[in-house]
Amino acid sequence: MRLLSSMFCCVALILAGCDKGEPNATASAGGSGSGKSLTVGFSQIGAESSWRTAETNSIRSEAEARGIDLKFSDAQQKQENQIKALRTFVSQGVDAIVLAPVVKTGWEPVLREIKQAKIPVILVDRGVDVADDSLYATLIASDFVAEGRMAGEWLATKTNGKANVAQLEGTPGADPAIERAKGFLEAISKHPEMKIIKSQTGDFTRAKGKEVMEAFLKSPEGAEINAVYAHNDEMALGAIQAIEAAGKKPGVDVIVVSIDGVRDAFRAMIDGKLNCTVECNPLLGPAAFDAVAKAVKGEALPKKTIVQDKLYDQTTANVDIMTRKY
Ligand code: GYE
Repeated sequence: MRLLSSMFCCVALILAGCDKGEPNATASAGGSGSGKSLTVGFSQIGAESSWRTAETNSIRSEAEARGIDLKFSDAQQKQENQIKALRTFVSQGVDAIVLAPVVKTGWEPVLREIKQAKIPVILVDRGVDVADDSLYATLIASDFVAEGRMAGEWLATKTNGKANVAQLEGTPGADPAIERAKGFLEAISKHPEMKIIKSQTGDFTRAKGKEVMEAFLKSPEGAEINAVYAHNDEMALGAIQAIEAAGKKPGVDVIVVSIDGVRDAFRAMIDGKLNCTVECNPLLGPAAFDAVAKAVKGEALPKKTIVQDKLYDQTTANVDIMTRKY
């Protein structure tokens, strides 16, 4: 019963948006129960988007608030750098590891080494593909399929089920890139006159989003594109620049939908250039360290905690922007 209620607390915190950032009683004791403060390694993907910077800040500030010694490593979007960092954390004897995995596959060997060293792994924001799910303690992330579906359904309503879509994909092999494509396709497949006519990765960055959209618009099918679906806001904002440079009106001639809900996306919605964004909450610090505190004590954790997302469009963007935290 106690276990159930503590699980509920964790989920409820996430549902509330993880925006408290206040250390709780368990956490201020360091979470180890031995009085000694914890050392936690955090392997971050990189700094490709303002979403990720917000996540990094949330994890750093939460560690500080709880008196946790955080060893931070930025992998510059490379899995090999993450694997190196994880091995370093093992040799340093950290109490727990927080991992935001850049891609889904290829983690098994290093996760086995970590398990052998009896170090719990908390996955944040992206999932992994492993046959043995005891290789990690828990995953705290959004439902990316649902996000893609929400964006697709919104676009279907907006365009009366008729659109030639250009898709800007996230990093190849990344959980959100795979699942956001899946959810969107599922939604638009119900509308025979909605088609993805161009699709390419923009690596979740603004610069690449712009570059790829420029190429799309110059391609033989360029003139037919009347909607853009970007797997994150950053690429959508780059695409908006490319659409304007081509003499078209983003948000009007070309409908633009994306995912994340960062402040710049709300600014673009207020300017009428972005049509909608599905929020994906990056403020995972409090939930991540609640999970760390439990894992180091050997307490059970749910295998997955889903962060709740919500769609925002231009109608209330000028009010919504005032309470945005990232
Ligand atoms: O949407 C994107 C970032 O993993 C959910 O990664 C995250 C995604 C996020 O670069 O902006």
